[in-house]
Amino acid sequence: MRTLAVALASMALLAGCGGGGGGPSQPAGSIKVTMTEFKFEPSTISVPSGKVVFYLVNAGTASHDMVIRDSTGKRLAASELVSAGDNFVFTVSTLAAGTYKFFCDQPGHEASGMFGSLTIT
Ligand SMILES: [Cu+2]
Repeated sequence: MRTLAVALASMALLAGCGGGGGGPSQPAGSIKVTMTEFKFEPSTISVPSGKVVFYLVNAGTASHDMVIRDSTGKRLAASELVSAGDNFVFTVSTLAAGTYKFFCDQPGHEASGMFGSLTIT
């Protein structure tokens, strides 16, 4: 699945041009995830096991975050709350191979469609 991860990273780099906004710039090898009302883009992510670095970009007008949970609903990791126009580097190194869900835990956001699927291979 490494090819897909590289493709995602390349897309993220392309999409990153003309950004602006606050916070850190995108770390090499990270997966850019753009958050708006109310979705994550991309909403389907597949990466090899090991350390996963998400580069969260809030391109919306409300604060958002990213929480990862397993199929039983247990929360495994959560980013900080990212203000509108801000960025955050969210590193997760504890996920075993499997399928997870990520979502924004701000009130009503997940119900409005702000969630996605993360596959660790
Ligand atoms: Cu949100």
